[in-house]
Amino acid sequence: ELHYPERLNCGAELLDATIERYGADRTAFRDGTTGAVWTYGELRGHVDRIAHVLTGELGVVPGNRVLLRGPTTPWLAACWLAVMKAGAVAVTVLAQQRARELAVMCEMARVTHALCDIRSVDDLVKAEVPGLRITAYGGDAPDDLLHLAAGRPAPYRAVETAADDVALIAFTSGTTGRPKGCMHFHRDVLAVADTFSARVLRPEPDDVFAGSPPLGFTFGLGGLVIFPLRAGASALLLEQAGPGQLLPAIAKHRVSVLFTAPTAYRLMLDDLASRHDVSSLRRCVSAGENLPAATWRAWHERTGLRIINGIGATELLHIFISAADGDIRPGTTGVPVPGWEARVVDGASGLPVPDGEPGLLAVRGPVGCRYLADPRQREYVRDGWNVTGDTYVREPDGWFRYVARADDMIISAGYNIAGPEVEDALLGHPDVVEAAVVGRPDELRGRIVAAYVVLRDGVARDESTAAALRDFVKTRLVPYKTPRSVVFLDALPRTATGKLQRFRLRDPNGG
Ligand code: 3SK
Repeated sequence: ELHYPERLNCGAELLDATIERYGADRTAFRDGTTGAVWTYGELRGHVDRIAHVLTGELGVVPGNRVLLRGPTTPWLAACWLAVMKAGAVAVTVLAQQRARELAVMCEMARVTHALCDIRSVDDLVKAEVPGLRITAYGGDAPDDLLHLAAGRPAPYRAVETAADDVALIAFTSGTTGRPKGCMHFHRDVLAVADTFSARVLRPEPDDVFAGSPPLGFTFGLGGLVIFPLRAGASALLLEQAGPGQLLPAIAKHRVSVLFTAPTAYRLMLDDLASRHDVSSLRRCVSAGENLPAATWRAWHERTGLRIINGIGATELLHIFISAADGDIRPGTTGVPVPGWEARVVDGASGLPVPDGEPGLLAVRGPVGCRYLADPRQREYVRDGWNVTGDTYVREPDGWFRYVARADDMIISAGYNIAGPEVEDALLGHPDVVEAAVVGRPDELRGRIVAAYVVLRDGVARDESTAAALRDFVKTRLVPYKTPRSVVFLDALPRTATGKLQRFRLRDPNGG
């Protein structure tokens, strides 16, 4: 059980309390682009000065919603912490989101202020949000946030927010394209650090965190800001964090805790062959999508490292089911993170289904889904359980195995086929880099199993490769699961947070 005091400010906890515990001289952030290194003391200086500007010149009062936008840099992290300490509400968005999407999110979240990297400001200006006060950082203008901040005194005394005051509004990227704002409290921010991070990752102050998810995605905010700061550790922040940048960064900065998505692990396998030193890694976390067993095995074979597969959700802030590294079973997600409960329920009745049978995953724990004025709240939270929209099986020994997103089940000629199972089989083939399997409408069978595949460079995209892949799947799965159609693509359609958009493959004309 987690107990937090009634008055709690997560910014003060992550910064001031951590400094009290571990001292101000340890490294907090490294900027992978500029090479800048900030100690905790320096970070607090920047955060406190920005908080002074927020509540001074910019007139922010507790509860105001402040949009944060920019590439992953220590300055973006400092702005987030300043918003927390000022008792305002951070509205985190992705650097890739464009004017129209930003306008919708600003309206939904009633954003009054924005702190924006100068390089990302154009789209925000174009969004023409009525009354929005945009302050850029990282430029030369006299009213640049960092110039204003340089003239302010530190320290700043954090606002004494209630543990249940909203700290963060995070938008789901929406694999179907409709954003939902999820509200999270100050205590939620600490709860994800005190459950998944503290109990599964068990970080040490000497750990160096790094990864690919941006700070506008709660996977990244947790893994690159909240978890390292809660533990007195450091984070390497990379503006470009594709597989090609991650591997050299791991070697150069001796990264020990890595956060990224299944596809990146898969793509890094290729690059590893050119011998990057990954010996500093001790924890590899994969989330954002289910981790195929084939990827887990290949990474383990190549590096000796056992990837921690987790399922998380923006609605619940971070990861709630995973396995701890001593006991990981490839092909399963794991068990509820300590502090969380999970069960598998029938979609219609909401009642638990027997072990071994598929149903909808329902979880509850220290963080709950609170959509911002959205009727879908009623579908997501049923009887106090958060129903995530994933189809899972609970094995008799209590382990949870992912089957598919509820709408990724393919019913073909009366058979139920889980797209991800076929994807996993395809990914076992050495020529396959990425695979997505969906049900395509078919007069005879209702749906047919259709595979979309990204091949390794140099492999012929022809019928003989398609036939070889079909034969390969047949050796691994019951024949009715074999894709009837195999289409080769340069890349799979993904959201800005990297989630596969299967709906765009199911209906190529629809999006
Ligand atoms: O959306 C997800 O998949 C996710 C995974 C891990 C942590 C946080 C999130 C939102």
